[in-house]
Amino acid sequence: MSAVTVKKLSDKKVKEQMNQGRFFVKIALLGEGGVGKSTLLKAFTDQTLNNEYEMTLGIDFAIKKVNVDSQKIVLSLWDFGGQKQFWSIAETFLTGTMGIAYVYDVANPLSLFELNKWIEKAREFFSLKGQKSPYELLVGTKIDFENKIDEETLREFMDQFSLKEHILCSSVLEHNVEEPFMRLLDLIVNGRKDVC
Ligand SMILES: Nc1nc2c(ncn2[C@@H]2O[C@H](COP(=O)(O)OP(=O)(O)O)[C@@H](O)[C@H]2O)c(=O)[nH]1
Ligand SMILES: [Mg+2]
Repeated sequence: MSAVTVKKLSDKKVKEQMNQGRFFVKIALLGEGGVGKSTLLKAFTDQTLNNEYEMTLGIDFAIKKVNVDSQKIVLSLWDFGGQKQFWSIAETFLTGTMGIAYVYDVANPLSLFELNKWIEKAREFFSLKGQKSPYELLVGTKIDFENKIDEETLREFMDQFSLKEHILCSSVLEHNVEEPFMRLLDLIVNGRKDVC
């Protein structure tokens, strides 16, 4: 298992977070079926995912323990099935989510445009429940394939949904498979400092 570290975490901040009981961190991956969410989870956690969940509930679930300044954080990672009929189940599992990766496949532009439903639904869920909005990240997978989404289209999409960050990765090449989770974890623990 690879080590994940998050820099710039003061002892004071660690204590604050621990007092708030926030060291069990829940992160969700949302996006259409087939974009590579479960594969990314697997690449990040080095775990064999439990396919039973995938078949029965449309959910892949993984746990990874990471150390932040020698404090242990348990990350629970959730891949909600991409199929629309699973949304009612997925909603239940969004409770307590602190970070969301909206995932699309760079070789499939439709998978980017279809993300609007996931973004809108998730935001609606947190606003209706009066829960703190999770940190959000846009993740493009499968960059071992040709990227069919041009810069302008991507920029427009991100502007439309006020998404501030984007990470490209490939589970096959094992490129940037930790970054989406590390970045979300960093935001969850340290807050957003670098964006005006
Ligand atoms: N070429 C390539 N294929 C990938 C990559 N990630 C996932 N896949 C393939 O895409 C398909 C769907 O992946 P899966 O993780 O099940 O998607 P999910 O439905 O979003 O969870 C599988 O056949 C994977 O092997 C990647 O980075 N590159
Ligand atoms: Mg999956």
